[in-house]
Amino acid sequence: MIHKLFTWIRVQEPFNAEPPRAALISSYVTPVDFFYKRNHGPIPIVDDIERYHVSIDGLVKKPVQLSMADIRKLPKYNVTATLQCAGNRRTAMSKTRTVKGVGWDAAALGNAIWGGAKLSDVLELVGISKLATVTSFGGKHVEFISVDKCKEENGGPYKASIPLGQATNPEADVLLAYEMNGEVLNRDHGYPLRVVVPGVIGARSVKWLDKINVIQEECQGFFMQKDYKMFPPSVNWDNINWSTRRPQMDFPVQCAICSLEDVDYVKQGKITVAGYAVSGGGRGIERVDISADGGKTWVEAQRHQKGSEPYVSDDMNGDKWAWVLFKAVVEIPGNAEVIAKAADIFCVILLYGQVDSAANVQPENVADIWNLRGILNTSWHRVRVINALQIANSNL
Ligand SMILES: Nc1nc2c(c(=O)[nH]1)N[C@H]1C(S)=C(S)[C@@H](COP(=O)(O)O)O[C@H]1N2
Ligand SMILES: [Mo]
Repeated sequence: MIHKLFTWIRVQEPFNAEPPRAALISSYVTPVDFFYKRNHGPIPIVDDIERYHVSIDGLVKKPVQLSMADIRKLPKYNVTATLQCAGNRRTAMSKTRTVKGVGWDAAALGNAIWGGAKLSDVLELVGISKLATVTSFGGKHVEFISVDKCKEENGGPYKASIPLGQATNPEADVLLAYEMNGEVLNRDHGYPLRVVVPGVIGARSVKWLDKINVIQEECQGFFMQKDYKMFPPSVNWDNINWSTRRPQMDFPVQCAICSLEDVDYVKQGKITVAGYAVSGGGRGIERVDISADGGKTWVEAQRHQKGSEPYVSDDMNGDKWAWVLFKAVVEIPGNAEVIAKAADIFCVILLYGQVDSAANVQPENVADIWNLRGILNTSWHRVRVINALQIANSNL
C-alpha cells in the first residue's frame, strides 16, 4: 500500500510533481492527491470568488463578463478525460541525449472526471453558434489567458489557444471545469475554473482562467510558439527555427508499464504486468501487446478496469478521451526486457453509415524520436527485470 500523499517532487518552484507509477494503476479514475501537477509559475490564489469573473472578448459582437454563478447556470457535463503532459517520460528520452525540461518518469498524466460547462455553450453567450469555424468578425481561434505569472512570458500570464471549430463543437467536449472527480477543483489544478481540452497535450488546458479571447491568428504566447513543438533529432538549440512547426495539439498513442520500475527485481516465473494506454484526438485503444523477452514474442494484454472486455467498446463515444488500464500475465525467463506497446484506433463514420478505421502504433526506439525539448516520448516502454533469485544466490 502506497502512502496517500506520497508523490515525487520534480521541481519545488514552480511546483511540479508526479505520483509513483504504481499508484496510477490502482484506480481507473486518478484520485486528486495522485494527479500530477505541472506549473510554470507560482500557483495563484483566487479567493474572492464573489468578484471573480471570466471575460470573453476579442472578435465578438458583444464582450461579456461571466461570474462563477453565470457559468454554473449553464448545463453541467461530466467528462472523463486523461490529461497528459507532453513531457511525460522525458527522463527516459534524456538518456539518449540531454533534453531541456522537467524530468518526468511515466506518471505525468492522470484520468479524472471533469465537471463543468461546455465551451461551446459559453461561446453561444457571445453570439458564436455551435460548429462555427469563423466569427462574423474574422475570429478563428479561441485564446485562454490565465491569472498566473510565468518567467517564460516575461512575467505575463500563461496562455494557449485552440481552433474555433474545436471550441464550438459540442462533441469535442472542451470544458470550463469547476469540478474534478466530483469535488470543487483545488488550487493546484486551477481553482476556481480551468479549461480542459480532451485528447490534447496538457499544455492547452489552461488553469486559473482569467480571459477568453476570440482572435484571428493562433495565440502567440511562448508555450504555443517557442515550446511544445515537435522537432526531428537533427534540430539543435543552435539551428532551431520555431516558426517551421505547428504547436503540438493531439497526443499520439502512448502506453507504459506501471507495475514495474525501470529496473526491477522479480522472481522467475509468471508475473502480472500492468499499466495504462491512451491516445489523443478521441482515438480509442485497439490493442496492447506485452513482451517478456525483449520483443521476440508477444502476448495481448487484457483491459483491466472492467473485467476482460475488449478495448473497443460498442459505444464509440463512451470514455473516448480516457485511458485504458491493461494487464497481462507473462512468464519471466530470467533476466529480461519487458516491453509494452499499444495501437490506437480512429473510427470515422463515412456517408451512408460505413465505418472506416485506421490504427497508429508507437515508435520502437526512443532515439528515433529524440527532440531537444524532450516531448512526446511515446516509444515502446521497456523495463529491465532482474531475476531476484539469481541475485540472492550470488550473494551466498
Ligand atoms: N495557467 C496555467 N495553466 C497550465 C499550466 C501552467 O503552468 N499555468 N501548465 C499546463 C501544462 S504544461 C499541463 S501538462 C497541465 C497540467 O495540469 P495539472 O497541473 O492540473 O495536472 O496544465 C496546463 N495548464
Ligand atoms: Mo505539460
